[in-house]
Amino acid sequence: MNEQKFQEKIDLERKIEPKDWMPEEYRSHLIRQISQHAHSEIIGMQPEGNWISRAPSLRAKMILLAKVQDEAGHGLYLYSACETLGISREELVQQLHDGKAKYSSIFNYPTLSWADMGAVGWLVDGAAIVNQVSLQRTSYGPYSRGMVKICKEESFHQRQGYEIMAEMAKGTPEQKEMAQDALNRFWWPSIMMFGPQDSDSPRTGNAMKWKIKRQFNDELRQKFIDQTVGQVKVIGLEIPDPDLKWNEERGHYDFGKMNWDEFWSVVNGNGPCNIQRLDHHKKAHSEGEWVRKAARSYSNKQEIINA
Ligand code: FAQ
Repeated sequence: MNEQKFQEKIDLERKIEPKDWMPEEYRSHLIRQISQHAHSEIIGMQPEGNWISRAPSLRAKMILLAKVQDEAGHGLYLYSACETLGISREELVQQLHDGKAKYSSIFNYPTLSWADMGAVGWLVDGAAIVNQVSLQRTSYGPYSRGMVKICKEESFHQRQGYEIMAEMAKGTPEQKEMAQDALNRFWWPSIMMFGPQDSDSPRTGNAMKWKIKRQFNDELRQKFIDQTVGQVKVIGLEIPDPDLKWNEERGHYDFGKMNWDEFWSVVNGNGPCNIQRLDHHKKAHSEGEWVRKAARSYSNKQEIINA
């Protein structure tokens, strides 16, 4: 009965709120997805944080700093949304450290040059926006509202990345080459970020039934590719895919085969930076223990004063 009412509510496009009845599978599916999303925002600070002290101008440094701080904020909104499902922040972080919770495959690739800051902002944030705009209509209220706020900031991130790429593409031949190299390295991992093809995506069935996901992985990937091709042409770079071609009949670009062996290898912990990313997070978490301790004792003291 509860289950039927729950599904009716979803079908009527009403949001599910933290105190509403929900099936355990819905709760655990959301904890998995939202926590992975939160971990991605936090781990995603590392490849860009790597370039803050090496930004080529004060302006570039200020913009990159602001962007990385935004990602921290996104992680915090998402952890808070996840906590409304009855799990603590400590448990979520522990799951990440134990390798039980994932984070986006894309953040296991290194950022080797300043042009990579362009590629990450433009392509990675660009892909994240396509996915997150769709998630604004997700059925769980706190997640949906978090997405609205996050998407506004992601648009700024996408533009700052595109600006870096555009500037480098019209710079010296060496700068243009760096921009093209960054595009070559980030293109395929960015389009695989949308997740496996629909025929190989075990979570999608329930996610669509419960309107957690509103569009299929392949649908979002195609949308991203279609919108990015024009942007690449404007700045005179080339997408590293010889099979990329407009298909009049489908009204979309056809594109080449993605390397799913590489994707699963990265997802399963064997990408170029998996160990480094997790070790860095563990170290920062352990070094930050004194801050959490101080915050806890302050809030305990406030409770005693207020009692
Ligand atoms: N990486 O059945 P599906 C950002 C896993 S935010 C790693 O299709 P689902 C902002 C998946 O978890 C980027 N694992 O799963 C930023 C599942 O494994 P599990 C993050 C992946 O959940 C920019 C298995 O494969 N965004 O970038 C990936 O229905 C710059 C089967 O897959 C989100 O998390 C992957 N790419 O669809 C920050 C958006 N793809 O858990 C800093 C929210 C799939 O059963 C700097 N999440 N897997 O063990 C989603 O929309 C979905 O969870 C998908 C995956 C689409 C990622």
